[in-house]
Amino acid sequence: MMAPMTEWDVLFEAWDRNARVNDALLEHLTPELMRLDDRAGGWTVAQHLAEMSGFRKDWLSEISPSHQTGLEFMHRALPGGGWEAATDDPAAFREAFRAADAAVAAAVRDAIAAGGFRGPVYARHPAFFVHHALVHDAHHRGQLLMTLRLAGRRWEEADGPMWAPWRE
Ligand code: NI
Repeated sequence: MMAPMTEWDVLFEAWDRNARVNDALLEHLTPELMRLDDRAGGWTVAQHLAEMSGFRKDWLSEISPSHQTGLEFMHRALPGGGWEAATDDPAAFREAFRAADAAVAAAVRDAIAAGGFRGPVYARHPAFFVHHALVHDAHHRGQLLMTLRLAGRRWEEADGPMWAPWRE
């Protein structure tokens, strides 16, 4: 039976489902898998996850700075240029995503109540920040799963329930 939901309930539940997908993925990654790259000069699995996490803090810094306070970047600059993931510990990433996802939801809820974010980004509606983050996460999840495959590691649907949350 369909429960009554507002459009905001639907939006934030979709965001929560995405968090469950990321969490399920991280639950099945190991430090060894996190360090794999595509052997073609591309990012490691951990770098893709650091980029996904950093996306939240970066955009919050721009559109709703008070909500990025306390969030940690999961990457760091290298002395000779370039950057690396700050850790290969999946549990640390799970914690970072929990905090950042909550901050995004709070920022969007506040912006909806306040009539928008500051500045020109997502000026049409604060909900588009959630849509952007959903698409961006999926873009990088696809790449990091391909990275595992290119490094000779199989990844089956059963290794992480990546789709089940979307079918509820
Ligand atoms: Ni990106």
